[in-house]
Amino acid sequence: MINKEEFLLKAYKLGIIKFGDFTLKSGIHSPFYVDLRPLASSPELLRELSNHLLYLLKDSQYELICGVPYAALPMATAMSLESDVPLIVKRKESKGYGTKKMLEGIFEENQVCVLVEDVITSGKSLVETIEEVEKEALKVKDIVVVLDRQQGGIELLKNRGYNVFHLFSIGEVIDILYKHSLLSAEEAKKIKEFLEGKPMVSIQKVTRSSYEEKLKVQTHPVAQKLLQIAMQKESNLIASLDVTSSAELLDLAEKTGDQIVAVKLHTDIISDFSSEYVSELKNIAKEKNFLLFEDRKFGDIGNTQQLQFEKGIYKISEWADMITSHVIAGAESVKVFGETTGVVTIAEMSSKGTLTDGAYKAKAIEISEKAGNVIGCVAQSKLPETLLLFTPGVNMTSSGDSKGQQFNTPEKVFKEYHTDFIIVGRGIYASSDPQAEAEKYRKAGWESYKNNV
Ligand code: 5BU
Repeated sequence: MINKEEFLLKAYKLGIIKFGDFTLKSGIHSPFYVDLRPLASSPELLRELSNHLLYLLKDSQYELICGVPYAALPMATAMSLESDVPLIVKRKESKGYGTKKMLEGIFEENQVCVLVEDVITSGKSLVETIEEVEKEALKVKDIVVVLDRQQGGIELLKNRGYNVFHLFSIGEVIDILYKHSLLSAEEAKKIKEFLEGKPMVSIQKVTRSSYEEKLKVQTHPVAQKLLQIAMQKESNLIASLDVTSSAELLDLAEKTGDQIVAVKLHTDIISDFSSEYVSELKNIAKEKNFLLFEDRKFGDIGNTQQLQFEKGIYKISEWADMITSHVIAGAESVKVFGETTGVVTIAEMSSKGTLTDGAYKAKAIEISEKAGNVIGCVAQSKLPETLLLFTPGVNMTSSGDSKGQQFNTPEKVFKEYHTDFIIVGRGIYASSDPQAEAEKYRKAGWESYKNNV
């Protein structure tokens, strides 16, 4: 392997970096322009590069390699050939037909994938790629970059918990080229000044509003109550008590009641439902100060939803403080729940292969923001501040189940999604000590919230 400096000098001859006055995509003028694509025209240099990148990853453990399209694809391919680690290919856009897969290749859930990027500026393309790769239940820990333009991208990713290795920074490139008289002192100075005048990307920690601040914005009484309970109990935990007998449920509600802001229910799985059970549950909720959240996920035309909400044996409208509803039937269908029950719409699901993609989520948010009775959404990514974010699929010891569920940690959902409330099911009710476990999740959720506010 030739050394880094020698590699750069050879690569420079291919025209990978040009000096002058360039207008970047962002409209900003830059005194240099970098394009690493010509490297693929030299098999020798591409191989050298791939070995340098692999060397940066010498202490990392990974089972797959993926390049950020398009410039890093040949680099990732060369790394795969040199290391015998399988490659996966990320599409820039879905095919629009057939499987609509965004990742091509053979891989399994939970495999660790290293990402390869040619030039990092803001880190935006990498963030997008990471999202796609993680959506397929792969894990990303390490990222390797050929050139850092020193505009905040690396810090952004490090802030999100990824390890980022880079072969060169632009400052280093300038020094090497100057040392070899490929750049005049004046040019080098101009570029250094340009770099110091940046970073163009703000690397400040992105903060979220506190529950106190949200309380000022949220006008729905149920949203206000929920936020008040959260502050009083220092908890953002909703226990999803998905058990099938009323005795078991009441027992769990009693045991976890002090730790939570709400119990989430699937009343239709209770085999011995009765009105006595409902009144007992209401009593516990009152005594322990938590809300009743029926996860009915209505998904029909307004008229039917109204019947399902008010009639039948469950009479949900009589006791539920909050309910979940899909918005698949359009804005009108959500109105039937009235003004007093807090509606939480499903904008994005946690399960693998869910159909709630970005376009669906955007439409669900639009409907939710306009509806007076919607207090927030269930989602797996950020929401506008006007809506409270409820995130299920939270578990500290498992990454998923065999039926498509995908789990995240409380830390991740507060840091990355700015969630407001975590919903934990099996993590609590399936443990041998649900009370102690609820306290663990309460603490983890509260600390993660505090760290990001
Ligand atoms: P778990 O045991 O923590 O996986 O339970 C999660 C609960 O949240 C369960 O009751 C689901 O029905 C519910 N849920 C979910 O997991 N994912 C979603 O996208 C939605 C609801 Br919407």
